[in-house]
Amino acid sequence: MAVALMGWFAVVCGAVAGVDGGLVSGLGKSGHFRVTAHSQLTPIPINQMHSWILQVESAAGEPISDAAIEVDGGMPDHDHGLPTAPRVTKNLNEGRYLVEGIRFHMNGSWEISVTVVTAEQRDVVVLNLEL
Ligand SMILES: [Cu+2]
Repeated sequence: MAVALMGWFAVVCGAVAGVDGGLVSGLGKSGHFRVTAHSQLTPIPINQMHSWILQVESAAGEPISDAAIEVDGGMPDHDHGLPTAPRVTKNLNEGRYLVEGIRFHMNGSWEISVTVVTAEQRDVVVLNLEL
């Protein structure tokens, strides 16, 4: 497992140099930050715990490495939240953050909101995910 995770890091780290599609990407409501999510597992399985790497950039594309990040979400159509409480467990530098504890328990339309706070700015990026 540890070896597999390390391998995934290596792939993602190589892939995110420059603009990369990732799983899903979005610009914050205030226009300050862009977040691109990369999933450890693709396609995303139902009911399986896994990790994401969030790549956080300024609107101009500069990596944001000193942010506090909170992840929340749910299914607006079903009026419920996430079945778990994912959190950032590691700052991987160069604007990349490891989020552990993500699990989706059903297919459908999910919304993941990523709150990005730096010393100067705060923004909420909503990522829409169809599973
Ligand atoms: Cu639901």
